[in-house]
Amino acid sequence: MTKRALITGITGQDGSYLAELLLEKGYEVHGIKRRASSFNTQRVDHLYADPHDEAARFVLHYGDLTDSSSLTRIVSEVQPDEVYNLGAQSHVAVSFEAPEFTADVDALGALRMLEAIRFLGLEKKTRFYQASTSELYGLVRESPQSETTPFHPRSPYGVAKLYAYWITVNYREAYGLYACNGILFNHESPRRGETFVTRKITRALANISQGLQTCLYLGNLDALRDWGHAKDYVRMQWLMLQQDQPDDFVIASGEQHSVRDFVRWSAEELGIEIRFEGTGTEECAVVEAINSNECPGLKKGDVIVRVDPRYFRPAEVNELKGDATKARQLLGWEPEISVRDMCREMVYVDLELARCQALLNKNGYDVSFNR
Ligand code: NDP
Ligand code: GDR
Repeated sequence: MTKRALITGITGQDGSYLAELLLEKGYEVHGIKRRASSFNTQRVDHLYADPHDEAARFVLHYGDLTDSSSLTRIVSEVQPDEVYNLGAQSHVAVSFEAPEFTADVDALGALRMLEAIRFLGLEKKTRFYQASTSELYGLVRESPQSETTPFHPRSPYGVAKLYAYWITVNYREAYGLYACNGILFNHESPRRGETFVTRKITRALANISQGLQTCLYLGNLDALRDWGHAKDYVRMQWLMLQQDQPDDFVIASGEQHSVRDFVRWSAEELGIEIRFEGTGTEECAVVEAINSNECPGLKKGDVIVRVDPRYFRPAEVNELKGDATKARQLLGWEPEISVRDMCREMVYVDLELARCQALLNKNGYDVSFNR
């Protein structure tokens, strides 16, 4: 029998990789997308299947995590074997600007999905994955963080995800639902949203190398994160739902690096040597040498990164480093892509995009909407 999966957040970074993985495994994949005024399915367009094709195994449904009726209707129609709740307002800084919306989507959205499963009497059939996060640890009490480390979230996003974490545990304990939390540390890829720090860096430095931008403005360069590749992490989301018993797992690389490191690596991939100078809000990155003939317009002494306090957060998560021993032992977790390889892949994809844009500009083409 073909297994059926339902993914909320299918149009996001993880949703797109997970959909690919499940299709490869022979699943019928259903996803929930939000109505938007412009296309928001770019990350899954390559998976699109003509709905007139009887054999189509990829189906998108309109719905929203703030709208119980749409969720219940979709769960009822799909009768999924597995639900992956990846949908979220996932930007930590934005959650300070929109705390109520973040709580509605990230906390109550998880509850609404669980209730849809329970209300429809599917609690013995449907397995549930909740996209929990290392942001639960927030003000870290011990390092590295494991499944037993106490939580202390530091943002409306983290607090909303704390509710989602516990309601998932509660439905497991109260109703015997097969429900798991994946406590995933930061994971990135060329499909990462453009305002998360890694992608912001690779995109901006690629643009700078092609003369499309002069300076990148960042917030806290000292923040320490445990980064991995999204492709490696979605495999674990699936594996968690294939075990005999439901459980919660930390997924992390166990390596810790600073935002400053990520800037340096990205510049290196482009053949740009930089030196950080100054401290605090005066800190900046200056070009020391250019070891590439593909950086038109860039010269020694140019300041290409500056600190802008507008990107500081009201409360920061200064450091994260995960201990994924449990996942290594029980799920056979072994990441295949190193953080440096991931950075290289992101830089090259953004460099290709920047080169295309530079070529269009050079030849006088304007492909924007606002002509
Ligand atoms: P993205 O921001 O790339 O994707 C979020 C997805 O949620 C998008 O498909 C978005 O739709 C959808 N979404 C947002 N609001 C709603 C809503 N109201 N109703 C339905 N769908 C909605 O996140 P990632 O793929 O990076 O992360 C996936 C999940 O994992 C998220 O829950 C995130 O919080 C969590 N997580 C991520 C980590 C990471 O490092 N990437 C680490 C730990 C946890 P649209 O495209 O229309 O905006
Ligand atoms: P994070 O990711 O908050 O860890 O949440 P993000 O990439 O946004 O920030 C990482 C660290 O970099 C610092 N930083 C900046 N961040 C952004 N976005 N923009 C900047 O200009 C900037 N300058 C410095 C931040 O202060 C922070 O310390 C991500 C999301 O995917 C969550 O959904 C997920 O739960 C966690 O990872 C694990």
